[in-house]
Amino acid sequence: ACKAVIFDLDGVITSTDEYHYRAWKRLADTHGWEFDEKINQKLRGISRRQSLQVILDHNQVSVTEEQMQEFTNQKNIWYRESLEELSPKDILPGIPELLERLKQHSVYTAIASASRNAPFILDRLGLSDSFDAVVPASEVVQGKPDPEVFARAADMLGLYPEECTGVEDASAGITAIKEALMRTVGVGSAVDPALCDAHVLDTADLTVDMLLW
Ligand code: B16
Ligand code: MG
Repeated sequence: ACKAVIFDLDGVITSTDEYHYRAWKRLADTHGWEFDEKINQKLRGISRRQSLQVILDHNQVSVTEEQMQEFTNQKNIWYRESLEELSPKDILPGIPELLERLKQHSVYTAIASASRNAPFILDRLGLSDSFDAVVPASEVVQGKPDPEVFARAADMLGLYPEECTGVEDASAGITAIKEALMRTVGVGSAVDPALCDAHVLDTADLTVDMLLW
């Protein structure tokens, strides 16, 4: 039986896409790089460094390691500024009720996010105490689609991956959950429903029944 549900953060619990977009756009504009909503879609679920690499590759720009650090730091400073606007009303529809119901079923919950800002985001949302484990993104060596972050979440809960369900909005994340050998639940139009054990278009449609088995 399912003992835990492991959630992605951005796109499942809240949506900070627009904030990421604005910060990357500001960096791109500063340096005269092309960056639009379409390229932004490719950044879903991947790390900060990988995101910058996608933008640089698109513009056929190469940078030194030092510049790589400088640019990702600058983007994060702008991104963090906009996160100050986040509040509990930015939790996606149905999520508080779902977490409550999982608790009633004595099911553990965890966060498996690529974001190093995850603890800060959870704090702004008032959800710091709502999960049994939050994987520290800075300790994850291989980002999604590698299963590492989901495997670590199961490990932190003291469970086998086969006892867990993963919930994701990004195709890299769906691959990660599948390779971690967990039940795979997809949210939104960016993932292929055929690759998921269950799929909904909106978080409001997630039910305990589709998460547990
Ligand atoms: P940070 P998730 C991901 O969060 C975002 O979807 C992705 O766009 C971002 O680049 C990544 O976190 C890293 O975020 O710059 O805050 O470390 O979907 O894995 O919760
Ligand atoms: Mg996500």
